[in-house]
Amino acid sequence: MPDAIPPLYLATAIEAVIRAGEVQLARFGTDVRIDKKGAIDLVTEIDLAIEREFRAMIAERFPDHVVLGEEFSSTGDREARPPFCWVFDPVDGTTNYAHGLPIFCSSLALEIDGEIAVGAIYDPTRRELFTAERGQGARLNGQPLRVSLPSGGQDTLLDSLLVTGFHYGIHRDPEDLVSLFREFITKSRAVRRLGSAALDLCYVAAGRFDGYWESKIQPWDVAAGALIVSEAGGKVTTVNGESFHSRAGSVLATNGAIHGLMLDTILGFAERQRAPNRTQ
Ligand code: LIP
Repeated sequence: MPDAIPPLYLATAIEAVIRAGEVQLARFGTDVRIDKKGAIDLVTEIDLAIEREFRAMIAERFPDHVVLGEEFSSTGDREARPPFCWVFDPVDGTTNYAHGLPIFCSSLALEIDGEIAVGAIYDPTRRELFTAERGQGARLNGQPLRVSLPSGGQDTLLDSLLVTGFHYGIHRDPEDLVSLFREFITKSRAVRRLGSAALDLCYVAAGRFDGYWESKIQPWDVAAGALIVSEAGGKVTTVNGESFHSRAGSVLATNGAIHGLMLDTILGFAERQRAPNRTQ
């Protein structure tokens, strides 16, 4: 990771997510072609068109850079760690987009030598651009971002507003996910489920949520958002408290003050699930 990250990289990320937002908004609520990648896993022609356009832009401007994108990357690509890797979700919140629910965005991170260097997330319906550069802080529409502060009482779970998400395999095995959701509902002020990991993370960075957790999550859903939370003064690990990286498969992101409390709840729950004659 270079000491000074060339400003061109963040500028390129911002240009790409704003362009993605224009395409999303132009076709939002219209008769968009929708296909199924799985029983409840959708892809629209807009997801595909935006990623194709972005790949062409990177190939032209940075021929030696790699794109890891939700729609056209293979499983093998996910494991690779090229020197320059753009981690892109053309539409995060595709199910919402397909149903006409205005909670979606595009999310883009650049990883240099496997470390997230810049992140940009754009929600075109609210015209909210979240950005971060490693070591340079996080911003919303250019203004500095800060996670929620304990002074507001957000150092206890009972006074905290949390958010989570469920992966597309939930129909096969809902028990653990729903039971952990139940744990947090009975311990916190409230738990939301918005349907966009990238926006969930941005809202933790903005202090709108105090904590977010999700398992079986993809690199393109969380890479940019994780940097934005940590640069806004928050804490990001895996759901087991290990150091976070975009291929880790899970994320726990908080204002820092409630990180230990959320981790205790998750690890305590997992231990009880492992207990031979377990009770709820
Ligand atoms: C979605 C994530 C969300 C998760 C969904 C899905 P997509 O990404 O943002 O947090 O719960 O299962 O992975 O498919 O809209 O890009």
